Amino acid sequence: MKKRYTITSALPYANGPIHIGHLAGAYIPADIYSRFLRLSGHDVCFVCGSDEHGAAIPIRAKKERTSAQNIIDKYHFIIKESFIDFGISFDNYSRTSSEIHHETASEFFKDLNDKNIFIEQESDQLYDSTENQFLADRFVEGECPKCNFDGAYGDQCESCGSTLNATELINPRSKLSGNKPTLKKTKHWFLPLNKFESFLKKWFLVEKKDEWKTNVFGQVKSWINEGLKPRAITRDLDWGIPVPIKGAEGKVLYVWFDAPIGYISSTKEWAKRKKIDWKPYWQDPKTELVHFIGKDNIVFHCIIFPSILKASGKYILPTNVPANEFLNLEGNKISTSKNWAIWLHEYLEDFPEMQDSLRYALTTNAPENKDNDFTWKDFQARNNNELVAILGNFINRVAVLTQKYYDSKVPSIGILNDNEQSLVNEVYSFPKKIGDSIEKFKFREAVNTMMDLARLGNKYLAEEEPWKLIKTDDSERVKTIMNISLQICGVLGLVCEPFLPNTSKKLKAIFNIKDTEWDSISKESPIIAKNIEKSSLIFRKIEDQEIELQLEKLNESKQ
Ligand code: B3M
Ligand code: ZN
Repeated sequence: MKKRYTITSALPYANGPIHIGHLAGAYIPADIYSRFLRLSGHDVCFVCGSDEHGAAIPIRAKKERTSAQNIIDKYHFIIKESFIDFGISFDNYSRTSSEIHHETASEFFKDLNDKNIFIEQESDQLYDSTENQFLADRFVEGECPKCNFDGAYGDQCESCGSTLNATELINPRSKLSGNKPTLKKTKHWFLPLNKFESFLKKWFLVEKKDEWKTNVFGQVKSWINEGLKPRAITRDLDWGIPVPIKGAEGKVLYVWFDAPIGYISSTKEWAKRKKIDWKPYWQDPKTELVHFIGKDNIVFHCIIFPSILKASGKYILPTNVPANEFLNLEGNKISTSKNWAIWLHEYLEDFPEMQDSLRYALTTNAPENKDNDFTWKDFQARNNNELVAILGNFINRVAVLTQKYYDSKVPSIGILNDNEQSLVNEVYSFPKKIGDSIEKFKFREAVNTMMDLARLGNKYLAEEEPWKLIKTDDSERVKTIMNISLQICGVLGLVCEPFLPNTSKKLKAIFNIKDTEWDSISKESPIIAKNIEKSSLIFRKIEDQEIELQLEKLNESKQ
């Protein structure tokens, strides 16, 4: 049955370029999922955008001695470009500084305020008296009360993933002056999460218990069981969306209130362009809503945003939130401040046109269930031993032999022996197997299965040795062998698309593969045309020297 899907990837902060950790965590998996669903004929809206509010932006502006506006204008486009370069197939990539988003988030706030959902309350907040500023979120750092990591932000600890209130930090210090903050009274609007506890328990912990990934379920369960507290959703900041009601002058919405609503604004922008109604994508209970994020965003997507959606009364709740763990780099945590990262735009300068190699390495090594390590050596091995030696080798052999023996015409199939009959059946069982893994968010398993199909092709050629038979009386057999091999190339060209979109494009061009809906890829409907085109190598080997250079570059740039 065809369904409607709204798929989101975490909105990256427009305070810097993006690196491989971002790509592996929230973007490649979402892209594989979206591409697969589109290829399966579903109605898909895959959205994202730059997160341009919150303390992260003015902090970066201060560091670069420029304005917050300049920062978002600079990084929004760099980030957007990287996503295009790596084939992340968003239907819309928006930004939270857009008018449509300001409007949507303000409406949301006003609606919930009218419904008396919020608590309006004066409380003591951290204040930097030398800078005359309240220290919201990333403006303050200190020791996490949960895991004792000394570098937790005022709203969140990136080490253990807990969401925090700034006043809970142990030994807080201002990021502006380094001083110890004082306390000062100020009024804020709070979302009483405690009132959503029974809803969350029923929905998250009971009804959908078996659907969440274990890492997601575990984190949310312990969070709910610790007892939920009201959370301020406004801030004393001069950067953000003004709180749209009287008596809130000078205050803005908390970035984690407005950012998830950015998914909705982005959908609106897309729908407007397509001249269709956005509402079914967020309000029709038959729509599947899936949020792809990293583990540090779990609480926001599984507790806070669902509570906001629930309170509005009109919106659907997420079907799933397949959060990933973290990707480390050469044994250390990826860190922007320490410049321990592989930046996407820099990767492309050194490995032009090799987007699929990185996509492949990040998918086979995705931090699906536990933190994982990216190493340049492993990247080289994945590229050379798998993409080049297995997939590329098979494709190339089939293309070259077809040119050589049959002048690029696809030979007709003869009588299949028992072996070949089961081989053909097996080949056409791959799309279903791969699809099943993707539907379960098991992208590593899916991409490995795809590679198994190429392995199967290589094994078949190695066993049949058409290059020997062609010189013998058995040359008729070669036609069958090549026809089956070409069919395998056809299936590969189609099923590699979610993982390796550029490669798929090339394969489709070489073998004249007919676009076929995922479920309809079968031996009954031919997927390759009568002749093939001249091919060129689709992958290239990466030399040791290139890897050494990258390691040097990484270690030299470390701060
Ligand atoms: N910008 C946090 C982050 O990049 C945040 C995600 C928002 S998703 C609505 O980790
Ligand atoms: Zn912590």
